[in-house]
Amino acid sequence: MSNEKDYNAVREAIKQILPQPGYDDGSAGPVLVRLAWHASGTYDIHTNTGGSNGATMRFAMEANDPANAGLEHARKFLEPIKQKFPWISYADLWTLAGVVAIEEMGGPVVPWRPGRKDKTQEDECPPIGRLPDAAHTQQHVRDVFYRMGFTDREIVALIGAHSIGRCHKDRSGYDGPWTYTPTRFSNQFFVLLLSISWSVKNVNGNIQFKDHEDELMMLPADIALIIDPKFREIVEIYAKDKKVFFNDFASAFGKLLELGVTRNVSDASKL
Ligand code: DDH
Repeated sequence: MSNEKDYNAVREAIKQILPQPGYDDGSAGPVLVRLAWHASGTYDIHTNTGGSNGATMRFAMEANDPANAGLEHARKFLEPIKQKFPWISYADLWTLAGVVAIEEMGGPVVPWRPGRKDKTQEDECPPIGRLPDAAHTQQHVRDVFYRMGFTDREIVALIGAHSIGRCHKDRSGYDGPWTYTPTRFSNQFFVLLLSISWSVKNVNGNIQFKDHEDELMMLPADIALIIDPKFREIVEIYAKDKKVFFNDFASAFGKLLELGVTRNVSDASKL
């Protein structure tokens, strides 16, 4: 049976694969965080289906959801670790990788517990279409995150993960990073949302937003956070106070990774 030391060894192995010269901005971190989020963000509180338990993105149906384009890179980065530690479930490995990546990129320590089990059948995948669509704004963002059981404050905190990483034309159709430091977890996403005068840019038919120099980008679903008065109030708090953002992000991301995860009592008592 796996013990605490084993998970620490997995954490160390994840740290080792974060530097990826030649890939994006030199780090696997952002795409690993996105894998953890997309594995979990299919949760539906009304039917208690979806979520990270099961790692069903291993199956073609979920892997080929256009929303998951590019996440094969994250799964490939992690495969050698799964081979080295075959006792860990994919569902635990993918979520733990997101947590370790956030911490290593300078973000907060996110609470994480093992105990997820991998599902074995493709027909156990959640329905396609549960993840948010970047072309839509506040109503859609609320619909998707309320379905997972999040509050407005948790929604804004979670989307602050766009302080890291970038959009890829060949994955989502959008293009560019949100911040000047895409491998550093920070509150810069909120600072820049408020401080830049964003203008519309059309990338092959996809509407996104650009700064004056056309170096940074925002999605329509990001700009919704400053258009909606209730969201905007929270953006202002996080732009001013990185500590408050880090605390809120850590608990919201920890909650995201637990959605739909059930453990039997004997497993839980060993944690
Ligand atoms: Fe996101 N995200 N995200 N996102 N996301 C993209 C990239 C990354 C939306 C759309 C996109 C969250 C919420 C939303 C990360 C983390 C999180 C891309 C670009 C799109 C599009 C993909 C590509 O081209 O490679 C939308 C819409 C929402 C929304 O909530 C309305 C949340 C909640 C998180 C989180 O982690 C908690 C990260 C990290 C990336 C960068 C990935 C990379 O490869 O770099």
